[in-house]
Amino acid sequence: MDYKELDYAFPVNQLQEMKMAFENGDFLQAAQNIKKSLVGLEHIPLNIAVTGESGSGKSTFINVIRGLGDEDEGSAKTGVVETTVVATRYSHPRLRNVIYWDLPGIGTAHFTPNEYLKLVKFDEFDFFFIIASHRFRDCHIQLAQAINSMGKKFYFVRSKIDADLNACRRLRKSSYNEDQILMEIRSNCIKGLHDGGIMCPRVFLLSCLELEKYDFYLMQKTLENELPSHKRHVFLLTLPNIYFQALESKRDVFRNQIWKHALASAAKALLPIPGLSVDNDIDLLVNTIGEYKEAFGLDQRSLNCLATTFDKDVHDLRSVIRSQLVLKEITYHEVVNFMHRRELTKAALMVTDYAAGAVPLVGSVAAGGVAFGTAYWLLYSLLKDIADDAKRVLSRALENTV
Ligand SMILES: Nc1nc2c(ncn2[C@@H]2O[C@H](COP(=O)(O)OP(=O)(O)OP(=O)(O)O)[C@@H](O)[C@H]2O)c(=O)[nH]1
Ligand SMILES: [Mg+2]
Repeated sequence: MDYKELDYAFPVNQLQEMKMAFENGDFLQAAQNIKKSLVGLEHIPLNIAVTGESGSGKSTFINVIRGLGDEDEGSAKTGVVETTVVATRYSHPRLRNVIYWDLPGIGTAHFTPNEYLKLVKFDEFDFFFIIASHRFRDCHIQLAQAINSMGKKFYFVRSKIDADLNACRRLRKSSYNEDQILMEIRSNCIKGLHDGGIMCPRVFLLSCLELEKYDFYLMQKTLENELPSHKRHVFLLTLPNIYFQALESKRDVFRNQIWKHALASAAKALLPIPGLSVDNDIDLLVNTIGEYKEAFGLDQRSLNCLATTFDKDVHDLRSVIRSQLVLKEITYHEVVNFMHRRELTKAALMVTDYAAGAVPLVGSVAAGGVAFGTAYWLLYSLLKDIADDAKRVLSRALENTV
């Protein structure tokens, strides 16, 4: 490790945030305040409404975007006949406060568009996905206008793109041109929304059967840019790990939080407990590492799901994982062993030194400073290992897929 890496490990904006945390000039107070304020991202509420015509694929979308298959526990019921007739909430499997609302299909015998708009409480949602699986229709514009008039954002998802392309492939054998077809579908949706008075509509072409193709990444990026920052972070962490870029965005979200976890964990060093060989609050570190592992899809449930999605053997995916802490269950003892094995001391001192350069108070209490540096370096290096493992697993999952 050198100072160049430290520049990367410790982003400037985070050093500034840390400076503010130390405003009252007391290490223990700062650490305890941060610990109290460390509401995990899992507590930030995000209510996402998914609406559209009956049968357009709303429930399927809610499943795949949460990284679930149709048959997984907690998945929304899907089907070839009308299945969703009341608004149903589906929590994200890890971040329970992120809720996808599966709204009943519009334009069915059960609901006219007007009744429908009264029925679902539009203002309770952070934003909307309107799902459409066919040509642009009047009901889409009615929905879009209603959402717009309430000052809410919507993202228009043109679903089942795989089915459109398959049909064209069969019917237009010699003139088949995928880019052309995608462009036509996109233009049709954008024009429909424009004609209905929606400026700059956000339109994404998706297939829930092949989420990694078409516009899923574009959709992620758009939401990343448009959501308020705290909601953006939690949204990013809910996404399935089917893109390398998604993994990097997640790593950045966590990296920006490391100093808070490290500071909170260092508080114990100032309240020494006799007989404890490591001064940090290990439980806090254990939880944080567990959170990383799940967010990067390296827990058993996520690995099984990835294997099913890409039709791969889960043992084969697991075989490319290198980090021992990922392969084993994360326990108190494993983390303590890891801290000893990695000879964290030198790195920890460098981190303490570096942080103290910007926020002198970090270095003013020796025990707290070193505990901070140790936790920081532990989380930073583990996050790096876990993100690299996740990339290796994804590469393996994507091998031989077109
Ligand atoms: N080919 C293809 N089929 C899809 C896709 N998304 C959904 N389907 C299928 O479309 C059918 C309807 O999907 P659902 O998710 O149940 O649709 P819904 O909008 O929730 O339907 P209601 O609850 O009845 O309003 C199911 O058979 C799905 O498997 C997709 O991207 N591609
Ligand atoms: Mg449904």
